[in-house]
Amino acid sequence: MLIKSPPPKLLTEAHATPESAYVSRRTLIKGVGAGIGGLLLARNAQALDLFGADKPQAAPRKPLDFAADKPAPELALTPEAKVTTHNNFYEFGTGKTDPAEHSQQLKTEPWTLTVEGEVEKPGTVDVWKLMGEIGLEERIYRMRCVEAWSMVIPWVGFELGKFLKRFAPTSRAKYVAFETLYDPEQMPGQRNRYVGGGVDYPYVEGLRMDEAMHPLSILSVGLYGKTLPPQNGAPIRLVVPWKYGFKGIKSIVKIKLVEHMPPTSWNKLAPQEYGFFANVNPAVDHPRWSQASERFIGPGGLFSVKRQPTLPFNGYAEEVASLYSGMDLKKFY
Ligand SMILES: Nc1nc2c(c(=O)[nH]1)N[C@H]1C(S)=C(S)[C@@H](COP(=O)(O)O)O[C@H]1N2
Ligand SMILES: [Mo]
Repeated sequence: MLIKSPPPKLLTEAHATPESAYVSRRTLIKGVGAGIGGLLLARNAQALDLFGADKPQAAPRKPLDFAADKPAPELALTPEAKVTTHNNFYEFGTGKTDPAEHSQQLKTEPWTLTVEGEVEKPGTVDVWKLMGEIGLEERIYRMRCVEAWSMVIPWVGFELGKFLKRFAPTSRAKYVAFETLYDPEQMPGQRNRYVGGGVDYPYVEGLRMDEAMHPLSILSVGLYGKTLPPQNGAPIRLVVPWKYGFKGIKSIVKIKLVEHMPPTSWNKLAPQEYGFFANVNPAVDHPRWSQASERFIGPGGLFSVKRQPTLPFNGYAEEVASLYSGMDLKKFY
């Protein structure tokens, strides 16, 4: 099933303390809320060679077969070069350009994904085989990060809910817990807290069962028609377009269905700033930033970003607001 891209009213995401405490020089030059401390940290990490061998040539990406989505004609895509160079992936450093610079050696093949917990048929799948048989679709989604930037990205993937059903969730499955690869040899941020921004690795995330089963929630294996580059979470990552970017956990190796709300990495790091739900909400500010507007990174590039209002649920309210009816979204942020 293809989901029509929602209308093109775009918005923004505002950022978190720990995330903005370690910004790249590029971000600083851009003037997106950075501190001198962040600049010094980012530079020192480079100078001290905390990243190890640095071989920035791009890892090869393979073309994918998929059913193409139709973009709304007014919806400008973020250029591929921006999608793949302006990233958050703290396992490879906390600067926006660190993931592209330091992740190219990540070994993404072979890759297995284990599904366990409250399921009748637990199992481990070969992700590359899965890509060939599950039936991939393109989904053009608007994305929003807490740092107040937004993008529109043509993802390639499949519905998370459709995938989870293969493992026969039990009636006790109330939440879904996700885990990123833990491999300090390959991920400099896991070897060194200075590089990794203080995250307690492995990076973990979670969704409520109904959120996970919603047809907008996908596991992505590609963007712009090809397999994911490492910096965007190769070979498989979560994409939930009505939530802030940090919910989109990358390079997933484990999914566990559980009865109780699982811990999440950003919530553990700064609970007053990042909640479990993380629904894009212009009315709930990050403690130190307004979330009312966003900067769309479009074809004009980083220096001509367009400021636009943030939309409730990132523009997907019609599809997902009912999941939260009766909940106080100021309390459950
Ligand atoms: N494993 C892992 N997943 C992660 C992160 C991370 O640091 N580690 N950062 C998150 C954050 S804060 C954002 S905004 C998105 C960014 O995804 P993108 O670089 O593909 O735009 O990835 C999320 N997934
Ligand atoms: Mo983020």
